[in-house]
Order: sequence, then C-alpha cells, then structure tokens
Amino acid sequence: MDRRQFIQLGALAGGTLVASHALAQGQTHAVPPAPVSARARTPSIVAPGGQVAVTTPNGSTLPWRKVGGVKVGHLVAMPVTHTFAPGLEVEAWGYNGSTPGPTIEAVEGDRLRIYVTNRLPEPTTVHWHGLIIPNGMDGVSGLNQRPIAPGETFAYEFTLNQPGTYMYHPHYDEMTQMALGMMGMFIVHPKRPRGPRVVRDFALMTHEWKVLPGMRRPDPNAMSDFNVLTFNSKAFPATEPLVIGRGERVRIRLGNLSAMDHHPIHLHGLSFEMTGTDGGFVPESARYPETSILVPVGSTRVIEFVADEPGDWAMHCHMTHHVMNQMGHAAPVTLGADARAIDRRVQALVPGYMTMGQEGMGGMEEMGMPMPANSIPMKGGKGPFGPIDMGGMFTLLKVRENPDTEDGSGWYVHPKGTVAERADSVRMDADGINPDERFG
Ligand SMILES: [Cu+2]
Repeated sequence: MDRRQFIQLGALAGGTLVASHALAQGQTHAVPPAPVSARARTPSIVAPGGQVAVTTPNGSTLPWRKVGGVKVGHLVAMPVTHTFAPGLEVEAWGYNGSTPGPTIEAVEGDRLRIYVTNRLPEPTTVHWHGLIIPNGMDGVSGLNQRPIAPGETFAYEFTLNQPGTYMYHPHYDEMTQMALGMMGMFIVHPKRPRGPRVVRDFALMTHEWKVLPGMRRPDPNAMSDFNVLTFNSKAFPATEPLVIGRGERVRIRLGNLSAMDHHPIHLHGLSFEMTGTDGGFVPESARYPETSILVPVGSTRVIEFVADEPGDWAMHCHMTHHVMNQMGHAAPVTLGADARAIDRRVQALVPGYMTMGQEGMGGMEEMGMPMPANSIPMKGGKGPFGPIDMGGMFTLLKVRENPDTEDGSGWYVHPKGTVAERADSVRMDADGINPDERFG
C-alpha cells in the first residue's frame, strides 16, 4: 500500500482512519451546527386559484422583469465557490452565483425571454428539460443551436404551454458541466389549478459529486463512488429543513440531474401520492400511496401529502451510501476484528494510526478525529438525542402546529412518554421478556 492509497483508505474513514498529522495534514473539525433555516413564512400567492410560490430550500427563485407582456430573466453561467456543508468548500459551476441555479417559476401561458450569459471558460447552452417548445430553443448544442461561446449572451424565447415540474441544464459538455453543478428546477403553475390547493410547495434537486478529501474540484470524470450526495447542492447537516404545518397539504417537487444514480427518496411519518412527473400530471385514478419514491436520473417526481403527526421527521435517499459524507469504499471490513495488534505494527510506521470500524461506524462523526483539510468524512448532524449518523442526501421535515412561528432551528418537543427509552425490568418481567433469552 503506498502513501496515496493509505490516505485514500484511511482518511475516507471507511474502516480505518489515519490520525497522523504528518499524513493527514488536517485539522479537527468541530461537530457541524444543527440546521438553521430562514423563517418559515407563509408563501405568497403567485398563480391563479391561490397557488403558492415554490420554496427552494438553500436556494432562490429567478426574478422576472416584465417588458411588453414578456417575462424577461437572466441566467449567468459561471464558476461558483460552493460550500456543501461546513468544512467542505469546492470550486463548482452554476448559475447566478449558486448551484443549483435559481428556480425558474412561471405560469402556463407566460411568454418568457431568458438571456443566458456565458462566463465559463468553455462554451455552454441551456436545455429546458421536459418543456415542449420550438425546436430551435431546445438547447442541444450542434443540433438545435451553435454553442454560446465564453463571453457571449444568447436569448431564448418561448411560450409555456404545459404546466408542470421541469428542469434546466447545459447540453454542451454535459458530463463536465452537470458534474460541476449546473442545473436548476423549472416550475410552471397551471392557469387553472388542479387538485386540492397546497399550502406549501417545495423544490429539491438531488445531485451526486465526487470530491476526494482535500480536493477543491469535483471530479467530472467520476462514474461511480460518488461521495457527496446533496439536496439543492447541500449535504446534511447543511440542508435547510422543510417546516410545514400539521394537517396542511404540502407538495414537494424532486428533480434528479445526477450523473449515474437514481435516488429512492424516503419520507418518514407520512405517506404520499405522486401527482406529477416531468411528463405532466398523474391522473387521480393512477395514484397510489407510497413512502419512498424513486427519482430516476433525468426526471422529476412530484409528491403531495398531508402530515398528521407532528415531529421532526427524516427525509432521505434510502441508498445507505447516499447518506454518508465522503465515505471511502475501498476499505477492508474490520467489523468484529481486534485490530490492536495491527495498530501497534502500523504505528511503528505511521505514528498515531488507529483502525476504526470494528464496532460498526455509528457515532463516528463525534470522535473528532483529525481529517484532511477541506473534507467532511462521515460527518452527520447533531440531533436532540445525540449525533445523527446520516449526512449527505438527508434533510428534515419539521411538522409543527404553528409552522409560521418556527425558524426551523428548534427540535420537536416530545410529549411525555412518547420517546423510546431503556425498558424497565419489572415491566419486562411482567411482559415475559428475557433479555438473556438464547437462540439457536
Ligand atoms: Cu441516492
């Protein structure tokens, strides 16, 4: 094993962690702070029939200027310095200073003129994923238009004829530009609302990145082993929670422009129905209840629900490797092994070396091990009962009685007697439970 492999293996915390400063050249990160969001205001009405504005957690919405009945917007494709979570900053690409770019939000029937300025070091285009518009506006470089050279500004103009949940992304050097963060949601409210009115409407873009610890540039050549998984380009605990009211009807619009992976997004504490895709609305007769929804690459999935049970509920990708931050996958399995002997031998070569993972990897985030600079190996968040072992594509749904007075930073206060805790031995006896019962 050479030094490079050692760092990759050890520093990624996949089973062994190198605690040597000489090797890791790092600093000890404090446990990241609990999520804090902007105040959960009641969203404003933006479309007929009381349709509310879409909230993009950790993101923004593209502003419009009305010029002679046309909504005029401006997207600037540009490099952005982006923080996935405290401790991990990268040089990404995005729009208008952020990844994902601002959510585009308009109404069926609107005429749009969107200027696209290219401040990247290479050409780009914008494709309006899912929208059926004149062919020359579709944005596929070489097929529908010539690429937008660095420094140029192009104008895209079209009328929105289909309401629904769409996306936008480059269609030039797609692999690189999307891997570096160029993507956004594109929402078209119907002229006449369909189905029951929702009180809150959220947009979450899922994405995957490969950022080797210590690097500042996501690897656009990655085909597997993505190690930073994000909602709106943020990894938990930096994902802004979704604060909603108990009994409110809520919509969440999920998009996926990951390179290779589909994401089964799982919601705790409620069941939902899929009401739309990037192909349109799902008829009521075709809906069925779910608690996880697969969001395939290059798709959107819209879900609606009413949450009746208050609390802090997890919402996350159910692929277990997608809720780990910068997990190393090349590590040997040390679960159940006694590594003291090997630690002594390796310490002769690498002072401070310590094998980890023999007792599982839960709780690893609180160990405060020295890490390479600019990395968040296996960092989860801090919960009201201790560390939360999940990071990455994980966020919180905070179901509250009075959501508009919450800023999302507080934890749910459980009514007495409603939290699982150590069982009482007298009660176990009465219930016929023997913790020492033998099997097999
Ligand atoms: Cu996933």
